[in-house]
Amino acid sequence: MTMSILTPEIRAELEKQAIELPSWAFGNSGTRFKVFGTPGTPRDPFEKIADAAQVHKYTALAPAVALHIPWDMADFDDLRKHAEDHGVALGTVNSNTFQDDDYKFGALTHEDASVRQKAIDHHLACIDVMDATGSRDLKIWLAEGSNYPGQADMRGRQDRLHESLEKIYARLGDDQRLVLEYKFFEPAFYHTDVPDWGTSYAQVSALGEKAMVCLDTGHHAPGTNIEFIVMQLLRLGKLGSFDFNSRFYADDDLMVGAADPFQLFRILFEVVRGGGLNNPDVAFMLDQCHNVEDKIPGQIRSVLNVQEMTARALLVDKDALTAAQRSGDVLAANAVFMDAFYTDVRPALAEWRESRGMDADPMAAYAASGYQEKIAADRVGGVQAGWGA
Ligand code: AOS
Ligand code: ZN
Ligand code: ZN
Repeated sequence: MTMSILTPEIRAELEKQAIELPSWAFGNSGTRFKVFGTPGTPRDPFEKIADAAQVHKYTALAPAVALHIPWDMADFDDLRKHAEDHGVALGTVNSNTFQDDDYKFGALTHEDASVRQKAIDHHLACIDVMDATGSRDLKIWLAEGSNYPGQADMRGRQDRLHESLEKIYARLGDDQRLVLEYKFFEPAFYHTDVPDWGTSYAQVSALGEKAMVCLDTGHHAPGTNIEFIVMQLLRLGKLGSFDFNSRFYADDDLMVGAADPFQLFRILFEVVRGGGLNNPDVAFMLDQCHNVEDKIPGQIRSVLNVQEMTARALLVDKDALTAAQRSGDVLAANAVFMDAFYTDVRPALAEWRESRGMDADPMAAYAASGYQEKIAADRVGGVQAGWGA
């Protein structure tokens, strides 16, 4: 029986899995060279939510949608109801301090107190949105840094960042959190104010328990052992969320698991090992853009990639692995690890889906549903949502 490789314990974990989708993944996006429009692109946040709900409909994996302010400004009572009507919830609120001329030389770190206050006020407005949407997390990614040695006082900027974050943190409700995302370069190329997990950890630790680190899998230098960082942040109790995607070169924002499935496996193994799977403290999110492929199936493929690698990570024979590790049997330990990675779980997952009354193949079911053709016919003049909106 194919499905039997998924033990009841593994199925129970997989059934609980929830991956938040980014609203901007449904809008048009591209590179600085060209944005290719896609027929049927959402024209407003309501249509983005409707599209995200399709992903959940066929996978049962994506019950929440992350918003971006100001790209998703709306009547949030209406948007919340709309999401509920579509069977999904509104999730993490993402701030934006990277599309305003005032922020040319920084936002939360700026030398000028009035610019810092403007950026702080934007985050307070984001928390107002969270109050209306019922969202728990405020995700902060900062496009701040400098391009040339000597351009900026890096130390002063850390101090100002702390002061600004403190003011934002003070406004959080009891059940709300702040997650601070790090990224080693871009748009600044010499120094970035939150370049790595250590800086994010230092900043959020100085704030308090409701501040955590966000790990975007695309935000590391080539060769970085990301699963080590996952392990360490879980060990420290400070891994607040993931932005999943994959990359070949820089911050490519490609589909998670596409560029390096083995890396995704290694990360999810540490998530399982560290108690981060289906742990409410660790939000799983996608942060992707679909520049040339259709967006809804791109998101379906992505959440399935996460599910498949989670299943493989859960298949690792932990007793055998521990025994091999303890006895110093390097090759046996590696073999246990690789056995799980090389196990094709797709037939078992398809069978399990059918046993739950779902379509065995979510990609095929969506393609056959006619939804893509319908939105292409119905929606004319899609907004460029996402980068550059
Ligand atoms: C930018 O590189 C980051 O990955 C952000 O997490 C994100 O893509 C942006 O904040 C969109 O909301
Ligand atoms: Zn991100
Ligand atoms: Zn990014």
